[in-house]
Amino acid sequence: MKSTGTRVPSTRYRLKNCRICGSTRIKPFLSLHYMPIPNGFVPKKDIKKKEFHFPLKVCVCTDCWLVQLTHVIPAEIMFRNYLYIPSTSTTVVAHFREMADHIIKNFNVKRKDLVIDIGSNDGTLLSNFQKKNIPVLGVDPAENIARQANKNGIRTLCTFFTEEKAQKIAQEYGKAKIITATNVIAHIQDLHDVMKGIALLLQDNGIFVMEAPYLADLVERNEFDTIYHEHLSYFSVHPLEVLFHQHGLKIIDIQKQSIHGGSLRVFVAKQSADYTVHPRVEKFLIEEKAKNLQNIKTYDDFALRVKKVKRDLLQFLRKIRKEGKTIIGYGAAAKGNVLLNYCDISTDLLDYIVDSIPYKQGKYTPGTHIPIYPESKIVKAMPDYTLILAWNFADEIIRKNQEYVQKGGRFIIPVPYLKIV
Ligand code: JHZ
Repeated sequence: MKSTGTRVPSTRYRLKNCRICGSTRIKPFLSLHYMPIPNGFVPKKDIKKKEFHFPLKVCVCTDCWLVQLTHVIPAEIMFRNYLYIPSTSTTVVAHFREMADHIIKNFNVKRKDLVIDIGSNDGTLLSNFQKKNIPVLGVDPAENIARQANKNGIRTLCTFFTEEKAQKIAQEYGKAKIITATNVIAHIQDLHDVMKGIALLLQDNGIFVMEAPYLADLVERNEFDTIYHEHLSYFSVHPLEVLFHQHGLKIIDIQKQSIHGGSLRVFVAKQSADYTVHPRVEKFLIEEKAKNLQNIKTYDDFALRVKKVKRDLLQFLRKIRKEGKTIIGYGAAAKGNVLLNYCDISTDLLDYIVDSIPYKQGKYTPGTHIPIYPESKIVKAMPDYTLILAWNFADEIIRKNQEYVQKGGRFIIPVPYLKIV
């Protein structure tokens, strides 16, 4: 049964200025309506309680071209108890291993150097440095996850990363040769405070490496469901340059990564540091102009395509449901909850969802209240169709469910366009 929800007034939490350049010229282009926070999984005992539904709308600053949410939900509501754990995916584990190896090799990281990870989650990335005897420090505000990381032997401070915290860390642990931040900078409201913290905590020849989903991919591949309350910013290179420049930092290299539907890995140093800027950086900026990322029409067209993705998916699900087919979901991803709420899909269309994360199993999806079971249920129950909600891991999911496929089960992939496998 879907939750009725209590709507938070749209005047609350409203963005007034662009988070990077401070401009008031921010133009909304897509509304995904109201919905609960996408990692707000509901335990059975709370199923009858009303959930808060927050506005979910996205806009673009026509001065620095940062795409961002029009409403900013306080971080305390979203991140103190968090259910996203990267180490459950073999794709993510391999990605972080490669990332750590690349950093160690290219920036000559030694056993005396300190590596700090902002938003370190369960310590999956840092464990790759620690295995090579490089000292590490994680910083993460989620109490449940920071506790787990410490238990696993990854030294982790349970706190939000701020300039003030950075000062304390520098005093207590010393400055860092490497600071990493994967899928977390987009979650932060006060980017200037965090950048000040990074600038003061980095050694003079230190490197800050951040990863975030890439706006160009999001737009081109209709990845609208990665737009949600946690993700306050949707980065392209141009606004990032504007941001780093204000804090005495410079982008020295960029790599495209395929993870999470297409991400940017950005290497940043102090402007005074002796690193040359790779020509790739300029290439990215030129390409972004060519892709019209600095043109409002691009975003209006994207909004139209999002509506089509919704129409096509609902039409197909309703058709096969009418034919008496059983349908389930795979991967109770945060993005899946955006898709389900935006398309208004509940147990009328999906019987249940399977997911590998034990914390999520036994709970219900926020807003749409679909029950979540362990992955093993799929081959036991053999549903006719399985909608892959964690489409960023479609290859990994299909690979590990060959028995289901061989017995006739079919997968549905919702973006960029509806695809049946
Ligand atoms: P996954 C997260 O979004 C949250 P989400 C965060 N806000 C962010 O920035 C982005 O990532 C990038 C399950 N699964 O990782 C596990 C299986 O069941 O795409 C997860 O619940 N079997 C930090 O939540 C979900 O799918 C599998 O084999 O959208 C994937 O969620 C695999 C591979 C995954 O993140």
